[in-house]
Amino acid sequence: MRLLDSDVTTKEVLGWQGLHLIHFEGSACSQKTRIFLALKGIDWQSHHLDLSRQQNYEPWFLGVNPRGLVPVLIHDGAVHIESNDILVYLEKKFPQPALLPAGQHSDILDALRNEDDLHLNLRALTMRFVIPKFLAQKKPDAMTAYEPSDGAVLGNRDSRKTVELAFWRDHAKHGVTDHQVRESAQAFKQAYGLLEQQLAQHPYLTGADLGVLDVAWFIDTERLTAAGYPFQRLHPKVFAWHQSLAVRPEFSKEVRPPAFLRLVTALMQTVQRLKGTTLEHVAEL
Ligand SMILES: N[C@@H](CCC(=O)N[C@@H](CS)C(=O)NCC(=O)O)C(=O)O
Repeated sequence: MRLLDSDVTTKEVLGWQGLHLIHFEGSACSQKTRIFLALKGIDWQSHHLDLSRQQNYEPWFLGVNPRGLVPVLIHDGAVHIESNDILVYLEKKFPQPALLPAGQHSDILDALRNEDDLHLNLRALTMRFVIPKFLAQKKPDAMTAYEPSDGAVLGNRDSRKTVELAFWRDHAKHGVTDHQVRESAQAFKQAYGLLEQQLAQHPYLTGADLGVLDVAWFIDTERLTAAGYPFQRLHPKVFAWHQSLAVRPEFSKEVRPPAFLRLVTALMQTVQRLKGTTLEHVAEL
């Protein structure tokens, strides 16, 4: 989605020439965009925004994306938000190598929407099984800055902020509940059931060749693997497809968590195994 110039109150970015990405190392949607740029061989300028320090709620960034979410692409002063929309935009501007087959445009856009619809489910499972609450929790003063900000998206008051605030308030109150875990995991189980059928027909989710759907779903699969989702048992073709992509440098380079987080996740999951509260257990997968 390209924002209107009037939505953007941090006016300096409207003067940025070339291709700029505002992103966070560990953000799934940022990783998706970086992989796509790498596969296209496009040069871009990096602007790192630290979500762990809640820089996304600072006025400078809310003036770029009123939703307070990364990634944001700025191309010759035009501001684009929403990772899947960014991929589709990049495909249009940089058609080679082709990653979105022309003949399947509308099916692929639908499939990308389905993937994006599960983003809060992915976040819930991440916040329960990959990143412990003490690391992910928002500082109350950061939330206080975010809440009254009234930036417009396409000229209108944006309802996305309400969804974001509700997620993080619930998270602060009680973390991610067992109910959320079950719902989220079952939603993914259903989605991956369909992907498994597609991979029985062709080697990639986009068809005969690697494409945009592979990039989008790779990120979910990588994160869910880290959360302990049993791909090998439930969706063996998805498991093999993910493994074959994970060794490609364009993919592997973008998704490796820092050593500190890997250690913390491992410790947290060891405790969960001892208590019988792993993803497999809680979601009854
Ligand atoms: N639908 C959006 C989702 C963007 C999103 O939720 N980004 C996350 C990182 S993956 C974020 O910025 N979270 C803000 C936070 O953690 O407060 C997209 O695909 O770009």
